[in-house]
Amino acid sequence: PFLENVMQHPDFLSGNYNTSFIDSKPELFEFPIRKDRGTKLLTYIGQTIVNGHPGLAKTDKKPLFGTPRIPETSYKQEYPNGTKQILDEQGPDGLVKWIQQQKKLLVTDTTFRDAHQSLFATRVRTHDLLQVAEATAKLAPDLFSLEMWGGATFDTSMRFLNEDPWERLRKLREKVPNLLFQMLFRGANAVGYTNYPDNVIKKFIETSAKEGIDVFRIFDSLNWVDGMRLAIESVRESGKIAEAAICYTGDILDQSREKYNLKYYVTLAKELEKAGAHILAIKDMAGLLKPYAAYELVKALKQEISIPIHLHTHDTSGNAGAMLLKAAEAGVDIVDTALSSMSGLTSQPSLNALAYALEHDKRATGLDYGKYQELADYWEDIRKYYIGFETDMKSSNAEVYKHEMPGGQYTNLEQQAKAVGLGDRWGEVKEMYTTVNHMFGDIVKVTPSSKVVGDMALFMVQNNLTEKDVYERGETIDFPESVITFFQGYLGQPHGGFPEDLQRIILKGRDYFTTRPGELLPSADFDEIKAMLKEKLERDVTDCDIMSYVMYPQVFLDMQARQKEFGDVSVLDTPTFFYGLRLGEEIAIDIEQGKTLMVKLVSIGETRPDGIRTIYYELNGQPREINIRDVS
Ligand code: 3PY
Ligand code: ZN
Repeated sequence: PFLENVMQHPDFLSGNYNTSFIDSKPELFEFPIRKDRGTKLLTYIGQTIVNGHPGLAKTDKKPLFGTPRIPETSYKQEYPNGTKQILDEQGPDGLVKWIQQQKKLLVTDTTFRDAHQSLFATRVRTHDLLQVAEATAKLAPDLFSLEMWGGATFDTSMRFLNEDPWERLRKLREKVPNLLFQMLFRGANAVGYTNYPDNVIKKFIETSAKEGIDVFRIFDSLNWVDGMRLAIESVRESGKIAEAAICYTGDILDQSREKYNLKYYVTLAKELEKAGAHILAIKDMAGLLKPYAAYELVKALKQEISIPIHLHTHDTSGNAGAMLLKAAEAGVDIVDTALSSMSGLTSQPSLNALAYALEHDKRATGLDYGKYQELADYWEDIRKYYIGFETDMKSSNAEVYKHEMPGGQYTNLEQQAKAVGLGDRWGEVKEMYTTVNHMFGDIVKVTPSSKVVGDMALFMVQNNLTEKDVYERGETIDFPESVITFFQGYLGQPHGGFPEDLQRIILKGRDYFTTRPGELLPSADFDEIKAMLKEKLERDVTDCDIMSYVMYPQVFLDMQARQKEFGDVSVLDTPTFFYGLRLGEEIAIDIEQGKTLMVKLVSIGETRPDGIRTIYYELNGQPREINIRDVS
């Protein structure tokens, strides 16, 4: 007979046992939880079959995908040492010294974060990352770092993927013990869209460092150094690498645009070095840095500062590969690239192509082409799952030099435009984006300042407003909340200040300030939050939970509720997660080590008058029925 737990065991029932009973039969001490994991997963799959996945067009039939080519690595082979060991053994200063001793161009792989943020709205699931994590660590131990967290991944993993971002970090850290983990940190905006109190910034960095982040790329969305100091200091205190970024906008070679010239960037870089940065990042978030401008910029910075330089760009225009070569020639230390199958367009330029381009050059990367090809092959297969989130963009587009939209925003804003019914006016939205930037006084556009420009552009197109309308009728217009708080100073101060006319029109008498918002915000009371969450969630609450809640209160609570209903859906393969099952299809779900559920979809009932449909499955060979409300 199949024994569920100790309560049904004959020896236990007859009193014929001593304590060795526990040791010899540990499996009998597992008690079923209230609603079993199988039922929860069947509910999730049923829900997806009946109602589709949010954000994806509902299909009648799950598309067919091939088996992804997971690179073979010897799982017995030890992990080769990498940059993580240098940091752990020699500390941040030792790592910086090591970078400076390298003649070769060092390379960061962004496939795990910015590449998919920029190509398909940050939808890559932990499942697909984990499947290739060990292979990445073993095939690519010579990377400088793996950018795999921060930016939009924190928000989207909870909001759209029902995943805890901290779990992603922890699980990847286990599989990748040899590479530096890098995250994108939005300065005083952490991984959110607004300013947070100082104690939140500090605790977020402390917690991320403890959970496995090594390199923090810190930027301020207006290049406001005052907004970055606290984060730089906190990273230094945590013993990790503070990489402070200058966000690049405009064109230093264009003599007619004086606001963001070479002198502006050099001054900024010096300030960041003085503020304690271990590495300087040039963050070219929209891909505006042209090849010859890159040469001038890197050359000047190499003369003026003594910390290493790490260059980040996007290939929207198609010029990014050439740009990296010119930057390498000028002496840049590290560059960001993505595996070829996840590169190009709004993503980073190709790692594989760059390695070939520099072959036999004095800056040759030394990367093993074959191994990186295997990793790229895996992502070529995986990318197919996410096709529903890709833009229509099929080729590079030099128009980016005009609208200056960051790579990570392009796909997102397009989705937003579609969501509010402006899909066929996308061209107008892009043009309005340029207009709004001009109205705002030509600002740096990167999350969250770019979101404010995007919100205003959408708002104006949606309401058929011209620039002139805003100035003439602005007093009677209710502007989006993000635009109002921006003009109040909640994102910090733009270079050259706010345009006063527009500020007056938008604020309509509201207060504004020029000090650091973090100073004005009351500290978060972590004990109080912990107690509140404990009661709400009826479980122990960690520092990670507290941080997720503080960043995205409602998104975090919604995710918790869904996890309660559906269980841990990260165990599902991605096609099943997005599309459910085909009739007759059977899948194996590894819910934990050594524990597998076999799930087969047998049939789908018609919608009843009360809106319910019954889904008929086999779970481990036994018939199971789940009722789902059809809201599609
Ligand atoms: C982010 O903040 O998410 C970005 O990628 C900015 O470029
Ligand atoms: Zn980027």
